[in-house]
Amino acid sequence: MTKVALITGITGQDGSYLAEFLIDKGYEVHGLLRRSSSFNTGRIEHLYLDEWVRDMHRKRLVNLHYADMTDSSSLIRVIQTVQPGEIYNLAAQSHVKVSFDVPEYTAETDAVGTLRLLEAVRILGLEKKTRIYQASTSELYGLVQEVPQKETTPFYPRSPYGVAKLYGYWITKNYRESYGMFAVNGILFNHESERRGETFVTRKITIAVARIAQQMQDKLYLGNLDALRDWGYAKDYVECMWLMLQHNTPEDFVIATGEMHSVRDFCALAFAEAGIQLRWEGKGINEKGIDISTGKTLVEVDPKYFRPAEVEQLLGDPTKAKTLLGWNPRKTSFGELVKLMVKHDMKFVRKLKVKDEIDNE
Ligand code: NDP
Ligand code: GDR
Repeated sequence: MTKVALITGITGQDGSYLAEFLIDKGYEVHGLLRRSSSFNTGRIEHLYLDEWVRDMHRKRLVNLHYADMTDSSSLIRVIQTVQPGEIYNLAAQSHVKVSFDVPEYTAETDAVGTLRLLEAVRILGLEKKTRIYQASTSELYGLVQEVPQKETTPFYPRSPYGVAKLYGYWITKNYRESYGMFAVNGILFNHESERRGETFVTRKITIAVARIAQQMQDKLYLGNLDALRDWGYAKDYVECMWLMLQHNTPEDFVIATGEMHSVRDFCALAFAEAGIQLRWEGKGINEKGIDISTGKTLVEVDPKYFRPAEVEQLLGDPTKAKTLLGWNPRKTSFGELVKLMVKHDMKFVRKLKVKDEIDNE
């Protein structure tokens, strides 16, 4: 029988890779689409065609349903229609800094939204049929209590996003313990890709590097250059979400590479990929990244990108996932990740430039 999966957040970075992964595994894939005044299906356009085109091509593509994590009735309706064997709850207001500006909406979507989804499954009597993956995060660790962080490390979130996700983590665990649901948390550390949102630091850097290398921009402004993150490749991480739901018992897992790098290191490596060597000068808000060959300042610090409370360092220990799920944490190395993002964005910005030129003709 064909397996049926529902992905909330299918239009996001992870949702798009997970949809591809599940289609390859032969799943019938459904996703939530939220109403937007402009197209928000860019990352899954290659998987989503209007029904008449789909019938013509007889291709297995994703099926999209309008719904929103803030609207219980829409969640119940979609789950009732789709009757999924697996739900991947990836939908979230996922930007940490933005969560300080929209804390209530972040809580509605990321915390109460998770509750709404779990309740929808229970209301429909699917708690023994449907397995649920909850997108938990290394932001739960926040002000780090132990290095590296593993499944047993105490949490100390540092943002409205982290606090909302803490609720999502515990309510998932609570529904597992209270109702015997197969509901699990993947505590994923940062993972990036060519499809990463453009305001997260890695993609912001790789787009700026590509623009600076092609004389379309003079400088890149960043916030905390000292922040340390355990960065993996999103395409490698979605496999783990699936593995967790195939495991014989419902358990929570840390997914990370076990390697940590600073924002400064990521930045220097990205520029190096474009043939620009940087040297760093100054300290704190006066720090600058200077092109060694021209002496031009290419990177500066702008305090507007600082957060009211910062997570200074995150480093995960993926031993449990390696041992129980047989997952390889470093399929794509840090160097390869930076390289593939810069390579992609070199072409991406060139295409945008051509489009701008045509629009301005
Ligand atoms: P993105 O921000 O790229 O995608 C978020 C998705 O959620 C989008 O599809 C977005 O829709 C959707 N969404 C947002 N709000 C709502 C809402 N109210 N109702 C329905 N859908 C909504 O995130 P990622 O793909 O990077 O992350 C996926 C999940 O994993 C998130 O929950 C994130 O918090 C979590 N996570 C991510 C990590 C990472 O490093 N990427 C690490 C750990 C956890 P739209 O396209 O319309 O905006
Ligand atoms: P993060 O990712 O907050 O870890 O959350 P982000 O890329 O936004 O920040 C990483 C670190 O870089 C520092 N930083 C900057 N960040 C941004 N966005 N822009 C800047 O200009 C900048 N300069 C420095 C930040 O202060 C921070 O320390 C991501 C999201 O995907 C979450 O949804 C997910 O849960 C966590 O990763 C794990």
